[in-house]
Amino acid sequence: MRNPSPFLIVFPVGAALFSACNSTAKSSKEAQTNQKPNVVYLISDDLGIGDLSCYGATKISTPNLDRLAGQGLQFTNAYATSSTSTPSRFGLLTGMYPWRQENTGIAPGNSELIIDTACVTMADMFQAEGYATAAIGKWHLGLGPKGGTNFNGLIKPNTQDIGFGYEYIIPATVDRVPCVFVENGRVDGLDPNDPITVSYEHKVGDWPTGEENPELVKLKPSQGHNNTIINGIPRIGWMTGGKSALWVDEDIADVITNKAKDFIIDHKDQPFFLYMGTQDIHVPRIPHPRFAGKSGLGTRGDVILQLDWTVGEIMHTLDSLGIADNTIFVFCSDNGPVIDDGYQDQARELLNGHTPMKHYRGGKYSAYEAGTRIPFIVRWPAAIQPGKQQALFSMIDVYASLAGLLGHKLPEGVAPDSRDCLETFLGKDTIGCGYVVQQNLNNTLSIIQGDWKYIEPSDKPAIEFWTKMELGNDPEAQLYNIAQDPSEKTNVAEEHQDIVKKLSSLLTEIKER
Ligand code: NG6
Ligand code: CA
Repeated sequence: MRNPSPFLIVFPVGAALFSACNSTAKSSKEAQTNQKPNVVYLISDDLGIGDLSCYGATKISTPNLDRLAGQGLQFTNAYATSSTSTPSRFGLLTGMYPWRQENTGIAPGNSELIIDTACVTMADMFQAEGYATAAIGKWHLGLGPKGGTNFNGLIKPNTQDIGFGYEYIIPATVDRVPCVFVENGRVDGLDPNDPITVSYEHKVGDWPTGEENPELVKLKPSQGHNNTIINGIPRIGWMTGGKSALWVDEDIADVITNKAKDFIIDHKDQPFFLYMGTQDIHVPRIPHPRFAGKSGLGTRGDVILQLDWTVGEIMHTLDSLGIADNTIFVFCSDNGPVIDDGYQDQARELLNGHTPMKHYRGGKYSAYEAGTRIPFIVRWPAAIQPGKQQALFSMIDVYASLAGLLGHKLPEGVAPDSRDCLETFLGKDTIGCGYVVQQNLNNTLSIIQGDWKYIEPSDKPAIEFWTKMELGNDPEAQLYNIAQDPSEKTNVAEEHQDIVKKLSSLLTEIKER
């Protein structure tokens, strides 16, 4: 049974504290008084818990995110469901563990839409509550029907078939073709006389590839990434056509930030849900010239500054419209950090003592802590007391918690794995969500409860082939006391067989639900 929400009827608004600086701000503010809160959910890509100054980074400064954290609730024990992007985002938007469904691994750029249109997503829930909804930026959950996306003409189904009224998206990742934006089911700027062909199996067309023409690339691959060269960068997958629609890598942050701002401005007088995925800080890390060289940590650091700028722009937009108080602003990452993820961008050489993983073991792809332990910040000036939240929390629980906030009853079977942890989400309690389940690249599951973390036995490789990341796979069960041993140095499964038994049974029970 879901807990009844204390916010069912009246939404608190900090009206008295607000001083509007222009007439637009005043009228929007009035329109928003006593209205359901807006929700901005900004999910960054591959950002580590050690990458932000509010989480202790000293070699880089992220003032806007620090301000967001200072005005909101900063989680120190929050997790993504998965250590890669596609499953992590799938879990967030559906409230179902991605490992319950096949085809939720890292999606190619021409994957079908992997969320069933019959699924009631978090965006559907907001729409049913009268919200204007949008998906802007990195998507990576596929588009179109089974058999591969046709990027010419209207792509159906798209995000508008799963609850988003407006979409302006990067279909997959910035290192995957096609390198174009899709707006409401159509490739933005496509010339119909120059149709797009995409393949993840073989070369299409005659555009140069990294493999055949390495002399043409401006950013060399370190792993994979040697197919079609777009803007001097060799990508994963082959494409041809759509020349007029190709994005400019340096401008992506500006483009999606402007689209997000426009959506907020257009919907300032009604409740809205904006789901925004930044391409930062995924590879290829291509900062706009105004950020290039500014971090002193190479391009990986520069795109952290670019991400911080994006967050600042969204915050300023909310402030200037006078709607920041009534807006729940969630910021997080989709999975843990990685230093070299496929391009020779000198990320490792230029770290200069910076620690994206902090003291946690593993990173992106891994079952160890740095794989899924993420920065997670929730700001809602009208109802959240600023502070730190140390309770255990998982992104899987965002959906039911927000439904609980709105008093929206989720029918049986909808968001089946999402729990209403609203009180923890808002910092009203420190109880947390009891346990969290995480998934690594190979679908090896782990579960954390209290001080203990159990990783199920797995015959999959111990090390990820390309990045050499420790995956956390081991044929033996692993148990760590993450309160005493947060770096997971000592497997104590032998000494605590009772705890292994308890956690493995709980995990089995969750799997069989
Ligand atoms: C891997 C890519 C990596 C990245 C990842 C997906 C290679 C060698 N590596 O297969 O660069 O694209 O997929 O990242 O191709 S994610 O954050 O979107 O899950
Ligand atoms: Ca990612």
